[in-house]
Amino acid sequence: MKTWIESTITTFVRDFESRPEIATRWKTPLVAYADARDPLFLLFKDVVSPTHCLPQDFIPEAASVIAYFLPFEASIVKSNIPGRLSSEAWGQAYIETNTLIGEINAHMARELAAKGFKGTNMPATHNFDEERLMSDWSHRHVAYAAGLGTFGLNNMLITEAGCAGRVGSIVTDLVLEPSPRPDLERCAYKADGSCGACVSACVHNALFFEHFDRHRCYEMCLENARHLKHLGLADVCGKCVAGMPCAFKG
Ligand code: B12
Ligand code: SF4
Ligand code: SF4
Repeated sequence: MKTWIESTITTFVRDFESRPEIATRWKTPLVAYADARDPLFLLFKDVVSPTHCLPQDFIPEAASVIAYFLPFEASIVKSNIPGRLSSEAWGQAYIETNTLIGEINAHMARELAAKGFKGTNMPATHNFDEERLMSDWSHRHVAYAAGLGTFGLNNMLITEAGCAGRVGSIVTDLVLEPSPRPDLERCAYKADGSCGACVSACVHNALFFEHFDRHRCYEMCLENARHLKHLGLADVCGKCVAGMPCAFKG
C-alpha cells in the first residue's frame, strides 16, 4: 500500500507540472506515515494550541496519517535569495503548490474511497486563525510525528531533502506501519550551536534566536502579497529559507 501511495502522489505531481499553465517544478516528493493514536498528537494540544485537532476529529476510526513534503526545484529557491521582496517564482510556486496540495488530497481521497477507505482533503494553508496566526491542524507537526523531519531555528520542517518546499497531510482509516522517527537534528544551530544564518537573513525583524514574532512575519508576507498581487494571493516571504544551508540538498 505504501508503494501505491508514494507512486500515486509522485505521478500526480509529474502530471500536474506538465500542464502548460504550471511554471513550478518539484523534486521527488517524500512521504512518511504516523500512527493516528501516536501520543504526540495529544502533546500538540499543549505545544501548538489547545484547539489543535486529533486525527479522530476528522475520521473517528482514523488509523494513520500520511504526511508528504514537496521540495521545490533549486532554481525557484535561488530566485528568492536576493533583495527584500520575494521573487515572482517563489510567489508563483506558493500559489501553484497550494493548488497542487488541494488536488493531491482530493485525488488521494477518491483513490482511497475506490479501495474502501476514507481520506481527508485538507488545504495547504489559509486554514489559520487570523489573530493568533495558528492553525488547528499543523501539517508540519503532523509530518514531524511521521518522522519526515525536525524543526529548524527558522521554524521550518527540515527533511532529508531540505526545508524549501511545502508540506501536506491526509488522515485515513487505512492501517499503515508508522515510519521511524530518526533520532537526529537537521538544524545545525540546534545540533551544535553553529549556523544561525536564518536569523541574519530575516528581512523584517521577526526571527530571533530566542523568539519568533509571527505577527511581524505576517506583516512581511502581506507586503509581498501586495507586491505580487498580479499573480493571485501570494502572502509569502521565505528569506529565512532560500539561501540557507538547510534549504535543499544537492
Ligand atoms: C499560520 C502559518 C503561518 C503564519 C505563522 C507562522 C508560524 N511559524 O506558525 C505566518 C503567516 C507568519 C507564516 C509564515 C510563513 N510560512 Co506558514 N503556515 C502557517 C500554517 C497555516 C499554520 C502554522 C501553525 O499553526 N503554527 C503553529 C505554531 C505554534 O507552530 P510553530 O511556532 O510554527 O511551531 C513551533 C513549536 O511547536 C515548536 N516546538 C516547541 N516545542 C516542541 C515540541 C515538539 C514535540 C514539537 C513537535 C514542536 C515543538 O517548534 C515549532 C517550530 O519552531 C501552516 C500550514 C498548516 N496548516 O500547517 C503554514 C506553513 C507552516 N507555512 C509555511 C511556510 C513555507 C511559510 C513561510 C516561509 C512563507 C512562505 N511560504 O514564503 C513563512 C515562514 C515563517 C517562519 N519563519 O516561521 C509551510 C512550512 C513548510 C516547511 N518546510 O516547514 C507551511 C507548513 C505551509 C505548507 N503547507 O507547506 N505561516
Ligand atoms: S539556517 Fe541554520 S540555524 Fe537556521 S534553520 Fe537552517 S540550519 Fe538551522
Ligand atoms: S518569512 Fe520573512 S519575515 Fe518571516 S521570519 Fe522568515 S525572513 Fe523573517
